[in-house]
Amino acid sequence: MTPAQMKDAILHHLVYTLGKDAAHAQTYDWRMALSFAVRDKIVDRWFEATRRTYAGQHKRVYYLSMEFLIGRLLKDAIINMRLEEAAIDALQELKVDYQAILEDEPDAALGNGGLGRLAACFMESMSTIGCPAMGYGIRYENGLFRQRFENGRQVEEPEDWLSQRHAWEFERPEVSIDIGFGGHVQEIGKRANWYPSEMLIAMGHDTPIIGWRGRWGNTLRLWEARPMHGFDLQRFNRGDYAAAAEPEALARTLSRVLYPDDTTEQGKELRLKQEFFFTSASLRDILRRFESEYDDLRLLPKKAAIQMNDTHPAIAGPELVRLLVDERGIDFEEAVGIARNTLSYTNHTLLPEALERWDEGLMGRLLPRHLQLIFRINELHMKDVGTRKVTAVDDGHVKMGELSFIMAHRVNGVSALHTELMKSTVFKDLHELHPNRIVNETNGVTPRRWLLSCNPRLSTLITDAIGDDWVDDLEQLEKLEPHIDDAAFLESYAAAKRQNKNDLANWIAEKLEVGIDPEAIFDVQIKRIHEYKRQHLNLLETIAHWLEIRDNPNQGWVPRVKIFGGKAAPGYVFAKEIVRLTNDVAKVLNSDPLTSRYLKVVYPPNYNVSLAEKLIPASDLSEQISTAGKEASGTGNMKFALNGALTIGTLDGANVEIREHVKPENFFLFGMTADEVMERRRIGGHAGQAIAADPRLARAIEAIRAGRFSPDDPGRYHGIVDNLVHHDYFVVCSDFTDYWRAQREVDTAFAAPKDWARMAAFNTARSGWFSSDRTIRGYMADVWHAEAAPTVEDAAG
Ligand code: GLG
Repeated sequence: MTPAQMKDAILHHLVYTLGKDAAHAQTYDWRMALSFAVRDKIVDRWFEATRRTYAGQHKRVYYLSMEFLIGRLLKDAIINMRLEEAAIDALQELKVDYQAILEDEPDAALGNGGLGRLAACFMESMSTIGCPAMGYGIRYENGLFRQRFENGRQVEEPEDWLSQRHAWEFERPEVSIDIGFGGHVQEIGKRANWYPSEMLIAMGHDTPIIGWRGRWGNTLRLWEARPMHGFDLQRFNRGDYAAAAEPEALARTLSRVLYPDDTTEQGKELRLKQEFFFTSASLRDILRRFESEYDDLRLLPKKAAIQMNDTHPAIAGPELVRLLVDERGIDFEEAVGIARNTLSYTNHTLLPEALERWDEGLMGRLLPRHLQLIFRINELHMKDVGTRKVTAVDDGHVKMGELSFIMAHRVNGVSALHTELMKSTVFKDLHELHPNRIVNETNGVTPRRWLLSCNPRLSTLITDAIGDDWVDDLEQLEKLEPHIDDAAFLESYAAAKRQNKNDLANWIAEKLEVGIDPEAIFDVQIKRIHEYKRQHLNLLETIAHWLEIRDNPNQGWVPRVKIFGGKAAPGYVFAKEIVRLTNDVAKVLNSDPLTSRYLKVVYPPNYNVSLAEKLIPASDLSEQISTAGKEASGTGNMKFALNGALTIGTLDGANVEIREHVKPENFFLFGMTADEVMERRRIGGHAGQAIAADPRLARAIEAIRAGRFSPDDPGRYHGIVDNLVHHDYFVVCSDFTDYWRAQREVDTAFAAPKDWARMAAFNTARSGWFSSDRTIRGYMADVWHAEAAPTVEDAAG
């Protein structure tokens, strides 16, 4: 596409799709017009991919996920379609600011964090590889809340990304599926009829997801809940206006909000309804498509692979069995076999509080037939393996992890360490009964968004050095290794980082009105706020460091900017206190004339995908400091390493594998191992001992306790202090001393810029393995038994 053609396409959509004249068009109008122009090109590719999937009778992968944290789509689409030059030139002629258009797009926050972002990276990688696939999820009207700070405290505001038209989706009213809840069951022989008492409709909305070079496109189908019987005219005519609108409002609640917590299971009725709503709609859509092509249901596992992303879609097991038995007349045991060979399950966490369990009473009330089937599945499993030891139903609860395990032919962890811990802890007994079921698929990230698009300076440098094959095959980055010994290359590498840091410093000055020194270490911890991720360990080290600088302000300290980003779940009190403490610490440190040129703290609000794209390319140091054994994998850690930030981290999740790839000498390791953590916890008073042994730690805790960061309310952080001193389940105190040591090694290393640049470049060169293309190929081989289809030739741009 030439710039002239692009310009015509934009103007065409501006006039005929948006009904706007160029003279009066606003940023929004231009953004929509550009999006539609790009979308047209994508649609051709997308249709071609769909035609090929049908024609080749390829096995399809269905990725069921409660969350897809896709972020902005316009730049992604432009880059993958190789339309950037055409778009920039066309807009220049039209005198429209390209960057302003990109920034105008709302960030689709249909996810909480890593789990949802992983699903989004997977969608992009499946399209790049040409794996015929479809993502299924919920079209939340309100995604993850917006975070604002008020006197340092987190305030949540609704995220209303759909208040403007969403340029990327196609409404599919013809794909409307009835979903029932409640009611009663009538058994007739081996089958049953379920008569739900409440019905609503799931309507599909399709977003094409285009792969690199536009060679393949898959669909993300998100379900919207709609009332079965809309507006009640009888009531309205009687003047009862609110009641007239009630059925509609009730039905819509189902796709209204994303639950803002991914670490605690809440056992809420609405959540279970959301889970069944999207899972049932997806399965019935899948079966409908399958039956339009094949007439033997036993072929299902050969033609469809259904991935359950965490236990959120775990009801897929019993629902698929129900559809096969009750609605298709297949024998129960055979149905369980078909379902199991089609389904697989990814576990994302070992935190006991996050493993979903549903009260039997609640489950029986909402899904009476499913509860019956769960009991039968459970009995069949016990009979098959001859044990009463492991069951999916226990103590009045349905355990969704166990149910998913029993109903899946493959269960995977998301990093090597996490998978091993799964085998030895949460699924120990089930693993012994089914030793081949658990496999590992270490997470990955898409290099298109997380390097090519977010870090153009580094991307250009890489392409100049080794060509652009790395975008398809990230392990080509190893070809950078010989260049690392070349002083000119290293200088350019460091220069790219410095310019990214300058940009970020300007942005922070403008948005937060805090001046930061681009020569300082940009030390970044961005992720959800959670005790196990230990933002408070980072804060304690910050405070201890500040106090030490104050003792001796004229010693040559290495300047540092601590950057925090992340949201706390609205109901998670401790996390919210950490948020507030971070802001309070920032206030005190940033205004300290003795220390502020050496140490600053910044905490931009509303951390999301777009902010990550700004921060990561400008980072020097990546904080991956979770209590060992608690972070299943992490994916932010991979994005940082790829963009040349060095990691300070524990042996947790994928940090272990990152360290192996980038080599131990290019990674700042500290802290206890997962085994040592478990040992340490057995020692009574472990926190007190650690505090007594380290005066720096004692002094930092005392500063918080005495109210140095909350002079107006000295007791404000006594909750945090008490927790640290008396409980400290996440062994913050016991890891402090070693963390301090590693941080001082960082200072020393950073003071030698050439060596630092070498280590950073080595991180980039060795991060190729962490591409989500590699991860998807792993799933295709080990879990889905699916093959890539022959892709379309490159989009010429
Ligand atoms: C989880 C884990 C992360 C993991 C992510 C993707 O906590 O460690 O990287 O899934 O597998 N809930 C999450 O974000």
